[in-house]
Amino acid sequence: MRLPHRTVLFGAAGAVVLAGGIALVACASGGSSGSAPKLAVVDPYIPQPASPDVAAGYLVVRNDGDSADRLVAVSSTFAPSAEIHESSGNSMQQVEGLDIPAHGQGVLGRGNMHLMFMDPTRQLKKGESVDVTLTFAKSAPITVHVPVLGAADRPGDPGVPSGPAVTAGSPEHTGHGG
Ligand SMILES: [Cu+2]
Repeated sequence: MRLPHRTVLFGAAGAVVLAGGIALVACASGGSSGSAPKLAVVDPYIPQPASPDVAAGYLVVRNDGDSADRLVAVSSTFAPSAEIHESSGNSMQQVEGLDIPAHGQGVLGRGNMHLMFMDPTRQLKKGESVDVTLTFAKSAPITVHVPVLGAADRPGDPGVPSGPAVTAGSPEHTGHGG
């Protein structure tokens, strides 16, 4: 009787490492160059949705920097996908991004461009807040706590809280002023 016999062959040649010849140019790491966008998200809010199928979101992205940026993607903790939409008349369509000019701002507001959260996993209620992450062409992503307001409310309305501006890279927990 013969036992099965397995033979393992090891390749004799090791990997050949080529050293040199390839130069990777790293990004300059000299810190802020003065030409970078400086973004802050102002007054984000979501009106309590009337429909379980979608939720709209509004905010302003302010840019105090010397170069433009662009909002290119949105995600949230309560919906599997989100889009940037532009309203025109009674319809709306998806757009690829929102320009944020240098020393200017990009506005997502009622009747205008807005965020649209598709197929929320639950229906949001006035008084809660949800995390929304904004992704930009140049700047690091910014996550904001977005309050859900009454269906017709806007930040700054009487009795409606106006959230603090959230700046890229700054801690979000600034305390509540009472
Ligand atoms: Cu929409």
